[in-house]
Formats: sequence, C-alpha cells, structure tokens
Amino acid sequence: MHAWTPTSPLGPDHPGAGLPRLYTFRRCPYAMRARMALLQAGRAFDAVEVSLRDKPASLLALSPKATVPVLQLPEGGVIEESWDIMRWALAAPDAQGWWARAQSPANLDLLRRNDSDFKQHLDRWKYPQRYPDETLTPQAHRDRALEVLLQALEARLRSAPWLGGATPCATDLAVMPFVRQFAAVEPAWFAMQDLPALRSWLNGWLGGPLFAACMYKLPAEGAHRFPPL
Ligand SMILES: N[C@@H](CCC(=O)N[C@@H](CS)C(=O)NCC(=O)O)C(=O)O
Repeated sequence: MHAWTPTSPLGPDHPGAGLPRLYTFRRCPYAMRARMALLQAGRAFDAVEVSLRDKPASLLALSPKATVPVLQLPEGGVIEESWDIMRWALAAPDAQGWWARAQSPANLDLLRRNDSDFKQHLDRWKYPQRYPDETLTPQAHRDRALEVLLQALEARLRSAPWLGGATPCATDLAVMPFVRQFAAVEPAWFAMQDLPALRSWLNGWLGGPLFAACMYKLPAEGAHRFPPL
C-alpha cells in the first residue's frame, strides 16, 4: 500500500473564499480520476453528486454536453473533460511531478489507449445488452481489452511500481478506475490471468487512502465540501 499525503490538508483555496465546484458521479471512472487528482493536489472543492437520469439544471446550464465530471471555477471558467480537470489540479504547481511524469510519450499513449479502444472493449464486455448489433462476443471484447491495454500495463508495472516510475503520476490515477471496472466484471477470470504486477498495482490503489477518500459518499442533494473536513 502506498502512502498518500495531501500537499496541504486544506489545499491552496481557503475555505469560504468560493471553492471550485465539481459535478460528479460516484461510480463514474472519469469522475473518479478527477476526484483523485483534486485530492492528491490538496485542492479544496465542493462536490455535487449528479443523477445521470435526472441531471440538475445548473449542470446543463454550465455544460450542455452534460457529461460528468465538470468543474466550475469560482473565477468563472468551466472545465468539461476529466483529463483537463486533472491538469488544472496537478499541473501548477507540480512540486512532486505528478503531471510532468504523465507527459512522456509512453504514458500519453497508455492514456489514449485507455480512453479509446480499451474503454470500447470494456463497455462491450461489461454491458453487452447495450450493443444488440455487436458481432463480436463479450469474451472476444474481453480478450481484445487485454491486447490493447492490459498487457502493456503489465509490462510497464513489472519494470517499475507505478506508471510514474518510482512514484505515481497522473497516468496511474487516470487509468486505475477503468482497470478496476474491468477487473470487477469477472474477478475469478481476472485473478487467473498472467497479470501479477497489474493486480498488485490495482490492489495497492484500492486499499489506499486516496481511493478511500475519493469514494466518500456524498449526500444526494446539494453541494458539499469533499471530503468533509
Ligand atoms: N470524455 C469525458 C467522458 C465523461 C463521461 O462519459 N462520463 C459519463 C459517466 S461515466 C457520462 O457523464 N455520461 C453521460 C450520461 O450518462 O448521460 C471525460 O473525460 O470527462
């Protein structure tokens, strides 16, 4: 298990000054990566748990595309993509290099694979009922997911404990929630694959304090300090 200590317990934004507001959904992997980046950077923020079936008017007004996560900045900006929220949280200052280490060509390639092919295969394995015209079987998508991302992750994690090397980086945070989802579809199958370094990396994150804080359960209504002090 790795140690997580926020850069500052209260973060650079002092409470009461008008905090950034994150529209989030607890189980969304894109929202998880944004929450972890904000927490890791020690940013203070308020969060609103969104029902995807009944999105709040305030979210629709800010972001007509209405995916989560969305970050509303107190000075007036709106950030509508999870990777951009991670950049906002981590890139400056980047004293521990969490953002810089994610900018290597190899790590940007892992992110691209995760967000494109791997995500498509994951969805077609996890939710086959959503793709009635699909020609490949769910198991074929599961196997392609191994080829497009998981084997590359395994190779990287055999040579260093994190995608950031000796310490984690934004790529670890960005990819982990999707690997978690994949592993949970058929845990017995996942446990039997030749992916020991990936399983150990995943279990380290799942058992660690950053992920626990990120999964704090918000009240259904309103904006709340995240996690509560
Ligand atoms: N590219 C976006 C994708 C975000 C996304 O697709 N989020 C899903 C939830 S996991 C969503 O909001 N879907 C819209 C809906 O279900 O109505 C990002 O990185 O933030």
